[in-house]
Amino acid sequence: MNKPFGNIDAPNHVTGKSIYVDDIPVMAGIVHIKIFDATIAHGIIKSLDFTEAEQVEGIVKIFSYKDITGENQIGGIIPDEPLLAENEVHFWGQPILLIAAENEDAAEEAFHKIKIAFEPLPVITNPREAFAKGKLLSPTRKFVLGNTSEAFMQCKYVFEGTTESNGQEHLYLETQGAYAHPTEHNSVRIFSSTQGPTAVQKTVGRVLGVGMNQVEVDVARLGGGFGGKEDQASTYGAMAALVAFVLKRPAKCILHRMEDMRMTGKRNPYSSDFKIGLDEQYKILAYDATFYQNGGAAADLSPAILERTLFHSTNSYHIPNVTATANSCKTNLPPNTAFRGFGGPQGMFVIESAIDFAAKQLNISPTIIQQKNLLKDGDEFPFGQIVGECEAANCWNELVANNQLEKLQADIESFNANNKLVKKGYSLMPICFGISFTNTMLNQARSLVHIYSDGTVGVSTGGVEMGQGLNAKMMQVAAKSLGISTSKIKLETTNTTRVANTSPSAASATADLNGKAVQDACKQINERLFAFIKEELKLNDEAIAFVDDILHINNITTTHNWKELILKAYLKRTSLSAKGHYATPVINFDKTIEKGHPFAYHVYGTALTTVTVDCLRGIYEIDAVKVIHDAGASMNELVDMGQCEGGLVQGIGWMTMEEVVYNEQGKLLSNALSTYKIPDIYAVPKDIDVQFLNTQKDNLAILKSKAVGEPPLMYGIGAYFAIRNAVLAFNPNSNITYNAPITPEKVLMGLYSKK
Ligand code: MTE
Ligand code: LUZ
Ligand code: MOS
Repeated sequence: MNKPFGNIDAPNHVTGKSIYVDDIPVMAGIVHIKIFDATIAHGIIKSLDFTEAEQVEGIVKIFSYKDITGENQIGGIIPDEPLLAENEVHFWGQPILLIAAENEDAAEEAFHKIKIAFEPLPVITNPREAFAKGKLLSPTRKFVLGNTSEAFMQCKYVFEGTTESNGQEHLYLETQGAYAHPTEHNSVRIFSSTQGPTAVQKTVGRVLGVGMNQVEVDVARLGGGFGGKEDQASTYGAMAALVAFVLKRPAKCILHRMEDMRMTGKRNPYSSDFKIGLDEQYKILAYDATFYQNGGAAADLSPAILERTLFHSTNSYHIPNVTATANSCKTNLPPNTAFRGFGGPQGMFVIESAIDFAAKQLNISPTIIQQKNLLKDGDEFPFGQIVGECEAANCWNELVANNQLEKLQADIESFNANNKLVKKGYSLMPICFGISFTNTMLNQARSLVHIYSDGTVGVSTGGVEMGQGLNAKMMQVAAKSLGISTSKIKLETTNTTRVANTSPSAASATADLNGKAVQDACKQINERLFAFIKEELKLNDEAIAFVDDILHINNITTTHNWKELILKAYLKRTSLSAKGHYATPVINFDKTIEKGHPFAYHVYGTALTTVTVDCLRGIYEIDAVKVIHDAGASMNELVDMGQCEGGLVQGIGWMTMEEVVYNEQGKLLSNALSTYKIPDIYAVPKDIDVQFLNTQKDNLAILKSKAVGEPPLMYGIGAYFAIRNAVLAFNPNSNITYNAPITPEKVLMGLYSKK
């Protein structure tokens, strides 16, 4: 019946039929919004004159913060970010005015007629400098297990170092944007490209000064989010809604690619210190890490991202003594934000660097330290959760066995011995990623399931389809729960009037949370439907169920089918709709002691990356990435494979070629696709081989199919170390530091440097 299928939108995507915000047919009288933004990263607005600009033909109105009908505030976790700057600007690209025009040309012309003068203030772009000056976005956090200062004294080997990991531009294909129109009773409807429809709703309510019930947000799909639209889509939703609300006209705000790159925050760069201590057997006894997160000019999601850095600071390893300290530093960059992995990758890069550094000093392979310290059942994470159903060793061992690691090591050594100007390198990268929002409250979801009288089904959830295949999975869950074919099921848009108080589609938990809410709704409908059927067919204790649209009684097929019985149930006035709810059980976390059981479960995996470096030019190729990934009992292997491959390549991009560059004045230099390079078809590994570790263990994953959205990104960290190892094979005295991304430029410098 249900043939394997991947993303249900795929045929429409490739034939151009899928609708994104800018494709929605607009109402007559549409107003176009262009943002006038700061051309300085920090300063006082000395003067601002837009009278001439307002005279341009086609300009409807130019909005400043004074035109905001509610509160000029969009900060989600901490109220520290205005929608439109008032007297001071804190980052280059900060919105100051909204030009509302009949057409885009008029808006463009008016943009150039606005006169503004700034009094510059000191610009900070470096998180350590911000920390030294006491500029923090949120209080310092510290996770402690055991006692590191005592443990370091017991260590045979102790090593210290620093690392840097840079930001990452989300580069979703669909830029940020929203389309809003006024509705009756002083209300507004917004079509938004957001991962968080409720976040947009709440922000719009606040900015307009109206109740959430006056704000309807609708999301069909996103052309990618990757975390960049978890919080920051609210800005553009609020802008479109404000203009529509005040002018009583439909309004649209869609960012140009360069505006998007300039105005929006990115993955948080981190600067970190580590100290690692090992015993004679290379067991890690103690680990200290201090993280300086570059938060940008406002908190946005950075305090939550900071927390996840701590949760993943020991990656897939058991370390009995840990002190991990994290600071969210306020700088004059656009507020940095969620990006696939949400601080986890940044934390993992530091422990992997520490292990690599220790191995290099000890003149052994880092794989020895990695393997010896892998997590196992019963170990304690630094935040108190006890490891259970651990797959760390299973993934590692299967990968090593499948790929004959020892032979591969020998082959690489002999290749390097025989080639002077081309060197190969490899690395292993284990991962362990916690599934659940670290903020326990957010781990809830709802659904709304309608069965129409012809037997077709409409499913709404609070989850957003952003390319990750959520709708395919929701369709499968509903089909399985009801016992009908997927062809009877349609996934509706995500709409705040159908499903309220949604958590953002994030933390890789969307399918788990919303899928369980769909199961709950289907269960309620089944109860009523089966009661009706028993009465109708005069049954008593028989077990009844639908299988492939056919009614089964005591596991035996009947001549009754779904369509017929649904119509009969409706005619007998049975309710065929239900609202489902789910809240993850068990999880908890107490921030006052930084201990608890925050994650429903963990996802594990290991990647083996091999690379070849051209030692004349510094360029490199990723030869192969072999992965064993813990997908649980994957419910949709096509979708999950797509997530593994896409996440891996996105992680490789972050670690190797994607370089976000701001100058000292806080101006983004890598501001277009000509200066910011993401992996293209030529840069992806020549060979990607992902195998699922097939397990049927009982866990809180939907249908035991583990969350897959973010974890594979962290396999990409392996590429960094593989390339670095190839550089060291050419030049063992290289002074190459732990500073990602490892661009060809850095490789070239590393190849010809001296300690
Ligand atoms: N895959 C695609 N194609 N597009 C995206 O925007 N976002 C990633 C991941 N995979 C994303 C994606 C991120 S950051 C997250 S948190 C998850 O998908 C969110 O979806 P999930 O919770 O259903 O895994
Ligand atoms: N968003 C969030 C996330 O608010 N909390 C999280 O724990 C999280 N984790 C990953 C991605 N987004
Ligand atoms: Mo993903 S960073 O949780 O949107």
